Amino acid sequence: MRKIGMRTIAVFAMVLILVCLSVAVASANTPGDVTGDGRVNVLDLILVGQSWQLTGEPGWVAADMNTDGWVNILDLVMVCQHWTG
Ligand SMILES: [Ca+2]
Repeated sequence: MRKIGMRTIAVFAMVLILVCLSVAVASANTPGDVTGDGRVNVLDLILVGQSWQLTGEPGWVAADMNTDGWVNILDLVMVCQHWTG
């Protein structure tokens, strides 16, 4: 089994911090832009995946793009339809 090095952990931590900062300054004006960074890419897919099949009040999390209270395939489709890369 391969060990995870400190460099890998540091890179992962940096990506996580950038995602969190993006969420903090979310503009929410771009459809499919879960992170609020103005782009629709793999980071938005990750956030939808992290909330997959969770339910709550409509729009309770950014991943609930269509604000129906359920993070599901419809939210994933919204991300894919507005993909900017
Ligand atoms: Ca939804």
